[in-house]
Amino acid sequence: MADTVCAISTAMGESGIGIVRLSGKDSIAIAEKIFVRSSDLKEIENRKLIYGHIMDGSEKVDEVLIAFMKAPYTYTREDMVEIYCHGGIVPVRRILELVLEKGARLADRGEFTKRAFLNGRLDLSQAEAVIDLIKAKTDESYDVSLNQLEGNLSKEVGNIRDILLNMIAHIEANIDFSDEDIEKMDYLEMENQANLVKNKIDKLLSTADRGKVLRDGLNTVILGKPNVGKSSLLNAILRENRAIVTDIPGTTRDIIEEYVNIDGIPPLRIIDTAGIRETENIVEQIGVDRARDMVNQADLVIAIFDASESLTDEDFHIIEIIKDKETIVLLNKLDLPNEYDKEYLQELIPNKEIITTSISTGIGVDKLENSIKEMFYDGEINMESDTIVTNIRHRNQLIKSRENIVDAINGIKMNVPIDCIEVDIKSCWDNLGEVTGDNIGEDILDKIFSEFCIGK
Ligand SMILES: Nc1nc2c(ncn2[C@@H]2O[C@H](COP(=O)(O)OP(=O)(O)OP(=O)(O)O)[C@@H](O)[C@H]2O)c(=O)[nH]1
Ligand SMILES: [Mg+2]
Repeated sequence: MADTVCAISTAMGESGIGIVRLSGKDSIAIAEKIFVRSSDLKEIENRKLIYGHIMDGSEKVDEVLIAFMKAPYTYTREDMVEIYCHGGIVPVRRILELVLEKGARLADRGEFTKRAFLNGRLDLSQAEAVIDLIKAKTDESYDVSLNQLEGNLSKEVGNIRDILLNMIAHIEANIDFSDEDIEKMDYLEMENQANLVKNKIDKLLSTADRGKVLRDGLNTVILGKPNVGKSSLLNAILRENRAIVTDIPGTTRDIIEEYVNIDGIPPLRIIDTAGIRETENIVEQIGVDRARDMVNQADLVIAIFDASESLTDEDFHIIEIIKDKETIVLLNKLDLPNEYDKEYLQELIPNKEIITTSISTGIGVDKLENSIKEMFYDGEINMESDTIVTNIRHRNQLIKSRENIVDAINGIKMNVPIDCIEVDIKSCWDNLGEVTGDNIGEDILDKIFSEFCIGK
């Protein structure tokens, strides 16, 4: 990498310290131009914190600690410098401006980690784990990212690729000595190996749905006609008064989104919506339309019905919307005199779980939380030992490689010429390789690293 990049690596705002970071062959030279140490020592001590001042000519800019880190034992495998200055927007910005003036270039998003990848310190799935670590919203999603950063997914994918490579080597040998008998023997063995690969890919893929939930949270939408208690439920789950609750139907006009952790399970991304009803009010109508859109993208819908009023057209409309969605149904306001009961509602929606609640008095919310836990986390994820696929890109590569190996298995069964089978096996090997970043295109790399924050 020819140029030297720099960035502010800490979050902007008031804080105890801020860190400006440099990476590249001129990092140390650039930093030396603006740093004056307090002691008389002249030579640079590698990986030690040195006390001194950042100077703009003869003017003191800040009192800092600085660390010079020489390649290759650094995050990027290049020469790096970290300047620990006072937090706050002004000091970090002034130091950054100085560093830029002395010849560094502002780093792109994720460029430090990209360099770490390009210099071979991390493979791509590990680099992606760094983004996930930073963005993790619960201990569990953090643990899974850490597991991936340590290379467990890479190892698993590497194992599968080794089997494929072995198969390819065998086939190459066979093409040179094509004796019928040898080939038949090999077809059987080949089929076993291909099945082994398929099973391993399936095992990884089976973790992907839950992995996505771990990473992004479980998309949960609260749905119901106006005034049934949707916002009350959001507040009850959050245990704070986040949404406005009134007895006026149509209180919530737009969607409200929050993250919440229930007992340390992966985050619920919970969305309170405008009540579903036909309305003349254009603002409210947009809110209702958005609610319908949110349902389409939801992993889970919580549909609320009001037991104290008879069912309306809106309720039947909601029953229609949730028909094919993963849904937990709440029958609310049980503290009031009931118009109908759970049995009646259950007949209308025979295959959905119904929980009776009185949200405003706090009854039934714990049952809902337990039900969510059971639904999605019934002990199937073992965080410590299992490699979990959390990333959509990895999942897509696994799906592609699964198709390749299935094609190969079918080919083997039909005794198609071995070089045709080899093509599928090679594609499988290539597609898996993209998980860890072998032969990956520059455009995909740019897209991945653009998800990072500046300075990482
Ligand atoms: N009696 C009784 N009242 C409730 C219950 N749950 C909610 N409410 C009341 O119902 C009214 C409406 O509650 P909200 O939570 O604002 O209802 P919403 O579904 O968000 O309403 P919109 O935003 O207008 O669609 C409020 O006055 C709540 O206090 C309950 O279990 N029992
Ligand atoms: Mg509301």
